Amino acid sequence: MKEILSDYRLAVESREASLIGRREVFMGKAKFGIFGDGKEVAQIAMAKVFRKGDFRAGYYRDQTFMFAIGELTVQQYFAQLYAHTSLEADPASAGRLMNGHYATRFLNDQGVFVDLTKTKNSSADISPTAGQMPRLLGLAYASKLFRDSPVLKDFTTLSTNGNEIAFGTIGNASTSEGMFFEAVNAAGVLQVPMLISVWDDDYGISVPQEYHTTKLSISKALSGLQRNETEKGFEIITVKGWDYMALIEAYQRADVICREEHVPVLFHVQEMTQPQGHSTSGSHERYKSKERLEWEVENDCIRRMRQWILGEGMVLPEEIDAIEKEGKASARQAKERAWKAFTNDVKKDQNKVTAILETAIREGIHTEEILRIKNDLVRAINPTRLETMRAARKAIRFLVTGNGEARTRLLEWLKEAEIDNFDRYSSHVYSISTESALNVGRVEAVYSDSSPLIDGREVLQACFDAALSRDPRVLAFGEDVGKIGDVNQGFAGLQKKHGELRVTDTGIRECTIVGQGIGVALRGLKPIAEIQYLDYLIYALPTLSDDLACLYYRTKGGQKAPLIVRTRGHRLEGVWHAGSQVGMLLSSLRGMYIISPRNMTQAAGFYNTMLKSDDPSIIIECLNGYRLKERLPDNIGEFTIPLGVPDILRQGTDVTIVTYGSMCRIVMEAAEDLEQFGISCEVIDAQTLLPFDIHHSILESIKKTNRIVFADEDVPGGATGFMMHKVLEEQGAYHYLDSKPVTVTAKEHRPAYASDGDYFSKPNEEDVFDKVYALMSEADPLRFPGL
Ligand SMILES: Cc1ncc(C[n+]2csc(CCOP(=O)(O)OP(=O)(O)O)c2C)c(N)n1
Ligand SMILES: [Mg+2]
Repeated sequence: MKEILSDYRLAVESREASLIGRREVFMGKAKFGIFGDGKEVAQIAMAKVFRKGDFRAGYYRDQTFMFAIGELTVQQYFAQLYAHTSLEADPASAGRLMNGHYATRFLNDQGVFVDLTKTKNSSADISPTAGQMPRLLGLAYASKLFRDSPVLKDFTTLSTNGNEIAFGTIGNASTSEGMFFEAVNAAGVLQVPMLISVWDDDYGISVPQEYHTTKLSISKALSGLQRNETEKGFEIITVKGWDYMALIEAYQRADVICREEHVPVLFHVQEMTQPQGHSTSGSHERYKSKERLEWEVENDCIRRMRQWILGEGMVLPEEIDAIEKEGKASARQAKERAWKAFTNDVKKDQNKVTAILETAIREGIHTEEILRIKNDLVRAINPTRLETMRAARKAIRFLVTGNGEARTRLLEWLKEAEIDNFDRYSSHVYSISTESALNVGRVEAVYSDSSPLIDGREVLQACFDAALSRDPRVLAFGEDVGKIGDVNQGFAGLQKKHGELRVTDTGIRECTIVGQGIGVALRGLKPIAEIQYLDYLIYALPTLSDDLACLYYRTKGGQKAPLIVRTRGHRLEGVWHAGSQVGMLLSSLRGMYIISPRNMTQAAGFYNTMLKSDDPSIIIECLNGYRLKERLPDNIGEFTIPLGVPDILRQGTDVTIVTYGSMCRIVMEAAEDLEQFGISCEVIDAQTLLPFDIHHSILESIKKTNRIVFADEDVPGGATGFMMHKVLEEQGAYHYLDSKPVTVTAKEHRPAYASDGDYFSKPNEEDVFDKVYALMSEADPLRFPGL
């Protein structure tokens, strides 16, 4: 009984936090709020079976669960609501995410995994509905690997024999998303311990169930997944969200099935409510009927739990009132502590700048303007950092002529604030641990007389074989990767050698292949997830962009997923097998490294580099390079290539041409032809687009040639636009240009089919020649008359 009452108290406290939270937003103390009211009781029941070592991938309604497992305090909950940019105050996101985005810290201060079997782990939430599902699949899949893969037995700080459940939560309406269906199907196929709870409150914001779900019920709609004596599948459980005892019993049942048998469970919690409506952006009276609103009051899970406790005669009404009072007071106090900590933090800078402005006023420079700026600053009701920063930046404009103490101190403050605000808002895009990919230096490829000349794909195969032999944490999966060793045979024979769990076929499901990789990497393994063609990466792009690329950033270094996405692109055939959408990747995947090697030896070097690092990456192999002959380095498993260091493929003096990937060969051919006409080209392979030429070697080349051409297979203004920004603006190469910068790209449309389609859609050797020649002709028409 004590436990029941303590659960009740927690439910009340959590509810109170939701109610207060909403008020805080309406008082202007926070920007936006979304709360877990109406879902408390089920979450407390789920928390009872959630053990150390388990993982959660959920969504914004899960505050009560996070309180119940002891991984979130009410004070931290409010700190996130206020956007308190301190890791201590908000360990999930350091104020970077809106409220309701939960995460625990998987890494210590050095960026190294803690003992994940001794902590209750929540992977970091994202807002896009169902976006947690691909990652959830991976978290569950890791348990299967740890249980079934003999080479992983010694990794006892990552798993206890795969006994860990991956708990998912999702709203009823979000089960309409493709990601949900894809992940659920894959979990049924893989038979992994994924326990997915659907919090069903009959609505998705204003839209009722009949618009979302066939048969008005996700468990009914998915009933064909139910396992039986002869077929594997899911266990499907339904239970009411207000029924405390039934929930506890059902979760215990689900726990055993999932944890022991590794059978996925769909746990459908029905008849939930949303007492305050969806979020602070609007009221639910606009779209719920009077009857529905009344029903929600009647069936509120806390109200019904109270009735049940009293009905069972556990305590007297006064006693339960006292418990409620205590729970509410506790929430209020936590809110007050959080607000005080937050405002104290912000006010420190406000006070500093105010004092400096007062000094400026005493110094008598632009007194009137500075006074106005100061008054605006001190009058701000709910202070934010931007007000202080704005005041300082506006004030410095008026102090430029002075040389007094105020100016010196304000400049100093601005400098410090820039560093602090970088840390608050812009740090941790890429790994800053010792395993950062940028710390992996160069180990030269070694060749001897006996180094064989073989197909490019065999170079990769040797690299992957060495990686799998070297590190038990390495594994690869994707469509056709297992039995045949991928469509280009980079993994040929390696499943046979290393086993089915290390080189593995998957269904056709790009989004959850990536999710599988994310989850597995979050749990300490080193997956290579293959997307068969770069063109099909678009199916996985939401998960790459919303989840993987920003994982490290949104947890401010609390979680990492060093996943390598292996894919192939650039030239081959037609609209969907020749993609080179590098600009799209550059725009959406900051936080990942994007590597575009020109041949398979370079690719192998980059795989070796990334396997040593804890950053996520995409490696785009050249589709047309698998059958080209390359020499196999003697140290195929060891040589590494540093990121962000271009290769100069050809020295020249008239014009610098920067390119990457399959275009390297075409540009080299053009450079040879241009040489015959007296034009000397310096050809540079950028090799990696993120990071891009970190030592500014392209600038050095331009200082010599004074002309620049960027060439690739992306659309006009795609990755060539990015490179131009990097070189002209960031590196400052515009100082040294004698001609306009030029790009050679594909046409604006996708490439047409067959050799002619390729020739007329993608940039070809003649295109490169003509553009470079025209550039030289413009500069020196006498030497290079127009063609
Ligand atoms: C991909 C995506 N589309 C739309 C939204 C906007 N949105 C946020 S919550 C929500 C409704 C979700 O309803 P449900 O899954 O039932 O969860 P509930 O809020 O009811 O618990 C929508 C449409 C979003 N966050 N992500
Ligand atoms: Mg809903």
